[in-house]
Amino acid sequence: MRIDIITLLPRLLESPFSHSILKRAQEKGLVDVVVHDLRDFATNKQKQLDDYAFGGGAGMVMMIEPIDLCISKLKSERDYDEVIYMTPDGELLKQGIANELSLKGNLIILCGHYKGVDQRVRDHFITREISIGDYVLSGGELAAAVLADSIIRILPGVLSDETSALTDSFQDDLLAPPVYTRPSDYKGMKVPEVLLSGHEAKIEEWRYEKSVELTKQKRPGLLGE
Ligand code: 6GU
Repeated sequence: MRIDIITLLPRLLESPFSHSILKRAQEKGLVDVVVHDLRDFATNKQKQLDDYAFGGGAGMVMMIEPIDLCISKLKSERDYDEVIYMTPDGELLKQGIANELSLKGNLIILCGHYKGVDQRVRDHFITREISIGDYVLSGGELAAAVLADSIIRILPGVLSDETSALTDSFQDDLLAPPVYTRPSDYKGMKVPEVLLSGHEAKIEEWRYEKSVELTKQKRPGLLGE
C-alpha cells in the first residue's frame, strides 16, 4: 500500500511515521508513506499557496492550482483508490472506515488549513472527506496522521501477532477487556485469579464478559442500546 500525504507543513508529519509500529511497517515494505510539500507546487514568485476569500470574510483559502498540480502529478504516476480531504465537516472516522481503507492500494490524503481549500478542489478532485471528531484542529495534519495510523496498523503483517488487531476495542463493536502483567500482586493490588489459572476457555469467557460489561458502562451506544 502507498499513502501520499499533501500538506503545507510536511515537518509536522515527520515524527508520527518515524517510530515504532508505523516505522517498522515501512521498513518491512508493507506501506510507503510519502509526504509532499505543497510549496513545491506553488506557481508564482512569492510561492503563494493561499489567498483572500471571494466575497470577503476572515481567513485565507488554499488555492486550487498548487493542489491540482500536486494531485495531477501523483495521478500521472499511478492509479489512486481514493483522494481523501481531512476536514472537520467530513464523515466521522470509525474503525470500519479504517478497515475499509486498509484494503485499498494507493491513497492520497490532502490536509486542509486556514479556512480550508477552494471548494472546486473538493468538488472535482476529492473522492472522500473524513473528520476525526467533533472538535476543530488547527490543520488536517494531525488528523491525517491519526487516519494513516489507524489504516497502517491493521495491514496484514504489521502487527507481529497477526490476531492482535482483531482483538482491539471497536473491532467487534466492543471495548477491549482489561490487561495485567507481572507482578501478580503489587502492594496488595491483585490480578484477577482467573487470568493466573491457565484455563484458556475460562479466560476467554472472562474477557468477553468484561468487554460486554465495560462497553455497557462506558459506551452503551456501541451495543445499539
Ligand atoms: Cl480532519 N481537520 C481539522 N482541521 N480539524 C478536525 C478534523 C480535521 N477532524 C476533527 N477536527
